[in-house]
Amino acid sequence: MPLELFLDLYSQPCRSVYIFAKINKIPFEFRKVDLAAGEQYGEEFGKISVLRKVPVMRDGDFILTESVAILQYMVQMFSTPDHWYPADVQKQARVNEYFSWQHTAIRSHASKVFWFRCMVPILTGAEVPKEKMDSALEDLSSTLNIFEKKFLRDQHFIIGDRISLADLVAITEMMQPVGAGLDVFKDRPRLSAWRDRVKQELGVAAFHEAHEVIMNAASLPQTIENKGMLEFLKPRLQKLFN
Ligand SMILES: N[C@@H](CCC(=O)N[C@@H](CS)C(=O)NCC(=O)O)C(=O)O
Repeated sequence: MPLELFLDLYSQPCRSVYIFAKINKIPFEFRKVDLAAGEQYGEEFGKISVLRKVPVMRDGDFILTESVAILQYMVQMFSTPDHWYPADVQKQARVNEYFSWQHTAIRSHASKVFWFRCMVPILTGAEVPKEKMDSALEDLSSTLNIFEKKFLRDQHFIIGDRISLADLVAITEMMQPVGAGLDVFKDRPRLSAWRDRVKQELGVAAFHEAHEVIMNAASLPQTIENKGMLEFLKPRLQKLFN
């Protein structure tokens, strides 16, 4: 039985896991968990994960949550090329350093901008107040500055000359606001050049296939409404404004 990956490609960490498995030719079965239909809250998915979030991996009886843990599991279980998560202690520590930083930095700020631009206006019937939007954009911009200055510097990839899991996780997070129509790479030549290198390394076709759904994110609110999930999701948005 191959790995089972429970995913929805609207989700950034799901795309990391999906792209990694695909390009490393790791056999897996794609188990779609439709977030827009609230399947993560259903009884079936509850048996898989009490966290009720994707991605989740199942390997026989072994169930694993958290994208970073899943990526590291695949690296070890399938002996993927060293550059993804180098055995070299210091290079591996650089990947870990990025993982630890990004959750409350790029991930947090890029997701917020995605929700503010794409979801909130349609789900609440009102634009996000200008000062809140400006503040979210400023946070994202500062975080991207830090990414360029501290993590990328003048290197080809985050840990040096070769692509690693850190680049994969970073690019999928940065593509979230792009899906909501904000080109975060605009006027950032160093970041754009890095994105192009990452795309080349992942394979342009694989990159686009994984991002097709998010690049059509404008239709997401309508999809949620069609699936009758609008009322269900509204209270959750409140959290974003606090
Ligand atoms: N730290 C987790 C984050 C997982 C996560 O937040 N997944 C989101 C999608 S990006 C989710 O499943 N959300 C469903 C919900 O909150 O209802 C990871 O990296 O895997």
